[in-house]
Amino acid sequence: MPDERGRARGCANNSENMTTEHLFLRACLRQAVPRRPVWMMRQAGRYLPEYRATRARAGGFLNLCKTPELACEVTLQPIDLMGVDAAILFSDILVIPEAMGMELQFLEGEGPHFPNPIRNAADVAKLTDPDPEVELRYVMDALRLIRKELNGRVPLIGFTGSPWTLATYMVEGGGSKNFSTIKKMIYADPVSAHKLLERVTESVIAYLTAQVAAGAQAVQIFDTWGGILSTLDFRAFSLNYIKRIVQAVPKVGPDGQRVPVIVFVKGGGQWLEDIADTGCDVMGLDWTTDPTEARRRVGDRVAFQGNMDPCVLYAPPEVIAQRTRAMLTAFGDDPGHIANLGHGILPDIPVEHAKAFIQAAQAEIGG
Ligand code: 1CP
Repeated sequence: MPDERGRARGCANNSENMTTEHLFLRACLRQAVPRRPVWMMRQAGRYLPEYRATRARAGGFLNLCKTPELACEVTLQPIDLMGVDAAILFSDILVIPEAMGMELQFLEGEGPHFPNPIRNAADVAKLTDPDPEVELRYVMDALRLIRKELNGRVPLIGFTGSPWTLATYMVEGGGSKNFSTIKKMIYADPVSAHKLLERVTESVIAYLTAQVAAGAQAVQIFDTWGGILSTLDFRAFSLNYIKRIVQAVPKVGPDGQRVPVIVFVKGGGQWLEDIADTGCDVMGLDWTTDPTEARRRVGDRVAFQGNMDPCVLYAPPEVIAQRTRAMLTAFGDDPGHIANLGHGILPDIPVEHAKAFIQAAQAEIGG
């Protein structure tokens, strides 16, 4: 049965003659799979009581990120507890600005905070260029340890924020409702804004290159805030830098396997062709983008990842299963779909509901 479905899904179109057994990596490269892989953005997190217990032991979120043994422990929790088909490094996008010299605080219940945000060219000039094996050594150690502990069970995804998304936090000083401070910078002082994005891009390229060397088998670029820009500004201030990263990241890992690059632009549905043009292997879609329409627009040059509204997980488990099956059907039967949510799982989702999503995605029968 699995073989039949594998054949039914057609064959690879960009495998570059390299094959892997992992469902997730195969789907990223649009190779035939016996069933679709599934994982959840933010799958290691507060909805899991086991995560909350480990974080309490660590004495805070940043300590958890900076202690490789504990970061490894929480990375593995959703593999063991939920049975997802990929692991994602436990860390945060904001460790990059911290490694570039900015003080970073995570205030309990309030999210990230930079007490001294970037506001002008002089602030940009003060940023440093981190060596990932020095300032971000704890991330590389975590990746090496996770690979060892996973022992080939599922592949390991590394990640970064996009330069634009990182810059929003660096300039706003934290989360934001209307992003007026970073928008003021791009319109009133575009030279400094581009200088900042250049510097972050260089750090991100070094960071992802080191992640691949340390064992990340795929990498995801989160552009959580690209969708707040106009088309013109998205291209100039976000897409352009994402493209440079996609082009620069090593395409093959130390084990000789292809390392797929996933680009997720939240709210990016109107720019699907532009995003596919970055040369990424996989595009993450949020729930506002129709899968059939997405495939019609970009053809078969990329795989898709997504895209159920994370709020569907508030519904009863039987509704979650129904909606998951409807999503799989909407993505169709050709290879190149990784089931996921359209954004991160929310902290107050019951564990049983998250399991209903994973199980429905893995129990798929028929196209
Ligand atoms: O209290 C806690 O335990 C902290 C909550 C938390 C967690 C679990 C934060 C703070 N970050 C994380 C982990 C995290 N962050 C992962 C882990 C891997 C996984 O399981 O998926 C990843 C991939 C991220 C990435 C991240 N951090 C993004 C991009 C993806 C997205 O969800 O949009 C963003 C924007 C952040 C910033 C951030 N870190 C934490 C919070 C609460 C936020 C959002 C702040 C805001 O509202 O703007």
